[in-house]
Amino acid sequence: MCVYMYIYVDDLWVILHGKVYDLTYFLPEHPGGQKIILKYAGKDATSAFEPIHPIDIITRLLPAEVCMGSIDPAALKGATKEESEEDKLIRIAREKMPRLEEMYNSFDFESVAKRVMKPDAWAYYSSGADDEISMRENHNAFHRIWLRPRVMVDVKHVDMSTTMLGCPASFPLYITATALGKLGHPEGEKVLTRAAGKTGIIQMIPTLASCSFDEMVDARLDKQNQWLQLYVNEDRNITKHLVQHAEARGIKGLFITADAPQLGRREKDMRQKYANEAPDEITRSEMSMTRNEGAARAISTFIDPALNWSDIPWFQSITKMPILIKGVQCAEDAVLAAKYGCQGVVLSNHGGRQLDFAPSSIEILAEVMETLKREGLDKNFEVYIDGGIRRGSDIFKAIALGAKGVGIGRPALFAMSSYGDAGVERLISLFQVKYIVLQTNKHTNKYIHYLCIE
Ligand code: PPY
Repeated sequence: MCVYMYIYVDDLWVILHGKVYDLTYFLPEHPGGQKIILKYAGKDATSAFEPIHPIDIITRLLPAEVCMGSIDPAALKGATKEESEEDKLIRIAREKMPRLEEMYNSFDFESVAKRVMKPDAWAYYSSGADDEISMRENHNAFHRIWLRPRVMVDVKHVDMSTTMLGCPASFPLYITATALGKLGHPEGEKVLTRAAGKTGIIQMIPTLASCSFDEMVDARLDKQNQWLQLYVNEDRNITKHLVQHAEARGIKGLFITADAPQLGRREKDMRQKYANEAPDEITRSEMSMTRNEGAARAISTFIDPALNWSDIPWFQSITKMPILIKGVQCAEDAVLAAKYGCQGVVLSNHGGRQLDFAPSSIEILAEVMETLKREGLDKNFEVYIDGGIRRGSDIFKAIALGAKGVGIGRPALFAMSSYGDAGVERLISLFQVKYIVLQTNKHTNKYIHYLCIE
């Protein structure tokens, strides 16, 4: 027997940001489905809407006449939903948060974030693939690298500033691309943009941000530099438009993500239902979302699994930005990237979220550098790493082994989700703590890097 269900709605109003919208005609077209809108019919939907929609989406998608006017704040009281048990726990955890000055390292932010974040957001940010072996190994691998301290060297003034792809940075750290920033903070990735700007580091803008691309660019300071991380869309016109728009808006590097042709099994995330809205890229792709297997499944359907090396000339034909391959996991692929004329690679296993048992980037860094050198491909070719960087000394180890810079993902998300702008700024300053350590090159015995304690 076949049962058809029709939902017939002839009048549907919701409140968003203090304004009343008539969504009767928009309801069937909502890319995220009707259910979520129906849930908030006649109510204030701001708390559900805010974490996942770019701020300008209403004006972009809806005709002006659906806005019926502003609501009297007194009337809102009745329309606001009651505090759920989950919200209550989060509110209490937030009231008990330590002062920001008591945060001494990235792990402190992580443990606070775990208590104050919504469970689905925590599951998405913190999950890794399968048994999460690569995810844990990413940081553990740093524990096996020991330093070679040298003494009696003048380290009174230490300048850690650098350039990455020609962009000046206060030290060799950047905030890497991570998706769905509004799961953690109502202002999403703009928080990261502002903190990067204030501390003089580079932000890599994610394709799957909750904020729109332009919001993140508009939030940057005058001289601030940004890069773009790219998931390549099956519809290459969408990708072309994004890349060319990014270049026109002054983005300084294109990082093509190569480690996500298929979605890793992130079981913690898979147990969640994704009830939120789609990032812009999904809306543009007009693809349906699978919502009952977590956030990652919901947002990844558009990624082209056919992407391969022969696509590189096409990217080179549509942009003059430096092109780097993000997600390289062995020396052979770093060599191929150089041979295809890319300007660099990011050694990354996607924070251990894609292929479990992919090696950590710090583990393969030395071999990659040696191989590039042997093949004569190390000039004008920059190698970055991400994954497992949790302390300033991790950055130091990566630089000493040949990386041009390192990216942090989860630590920035956890700092943002718990303490907002100030949290991310403090996190970055903690990464900048300097150690008195001199690294010597084992062949020449020359000092190659040093940092000092402040
Ligand atoms: C991530 O969740 O790690 C992302 O970067 C988004 C994503 C999700 C699923 C496949 C590829 C990328």
